[in-house]
Amino acid sequence: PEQPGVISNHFNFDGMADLYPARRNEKYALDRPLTDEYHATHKNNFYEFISRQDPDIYNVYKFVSDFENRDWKIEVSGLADNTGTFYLEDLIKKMGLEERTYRFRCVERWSMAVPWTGFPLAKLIKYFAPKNEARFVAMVSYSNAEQMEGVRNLTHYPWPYSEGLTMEEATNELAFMATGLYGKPIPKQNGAPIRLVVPWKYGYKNIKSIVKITFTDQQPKTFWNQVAPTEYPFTSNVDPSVPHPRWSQAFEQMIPDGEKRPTLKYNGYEKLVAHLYT
Ligand code: MTE
Ligand code: W
Repeated sequence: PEQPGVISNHFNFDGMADLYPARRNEKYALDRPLTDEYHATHKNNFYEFISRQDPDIYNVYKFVSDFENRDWKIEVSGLADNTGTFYLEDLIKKMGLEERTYRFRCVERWSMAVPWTGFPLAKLIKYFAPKNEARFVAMVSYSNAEQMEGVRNLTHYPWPYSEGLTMEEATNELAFMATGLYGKPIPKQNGAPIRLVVPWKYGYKNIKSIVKITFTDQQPKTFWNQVAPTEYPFTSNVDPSVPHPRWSQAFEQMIPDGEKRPTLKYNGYEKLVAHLYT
């Protein structure tokens, strides 16, 4: 049945491959080489897929085969005028796709530089027409114990994975919704079929496989903050001068070789985001 906000012309995800590769937006060119595709797609953090069969939590690429992500829908709710359930395929056709190369920095210090394909989160937010009272955007990941061994086994975690941004952060030009990687639809282990990319923040803010978006006037709860509040604050901007309680953040280590580089404030994006925090 039709709900308000549902777009009826719905494409199968398989047809979306024709949209890749998308034109690269050179505004976000990097001063370092891209990480090779193999390593960016074979060393991942995705707790939903952690398996008892492999002690290396970064080897989740081996355990995503049951993940069903065709005909993906996103439920949009809260303080906005255009809420409802939207097929991702329809949103992609509406938003259009571009490629951007971004740095990426995990709180555990590994870093990479990759070409994402997607569209600005600001554009998507505009489409949902948030009300003036909306101060935060909350996002929730897909969570399915049948398809995801981590959800099945790690029952002490506060599933589903959740994250959030302030409206100012979410509408900053850098905040990006990625549906592709290396000029192809995004692999499951990297957050198919749609994930957030906020490159000035630590990796865990970059929530994968999004199924819900809510506009709210309350700061949303987030997954890692609920697990360890003193280690994973809501804002979590990359900052060499603020150590994690258990390790320094003064340097990063590029995958795959672990080559050390000094951490840059806001992960090198100071010019574009520093004004959000003054
Ligand atoms: N999103 C979900 N749903 N589940 C997760 O475990 N891990 C986060 C983030 N998004 C995670 C997630 C962390 S800690 C990092 S570093 C990045 O995803 C890793 O993204 P990548 O695997 O594409 O490099
Ligand atoms: W991480």
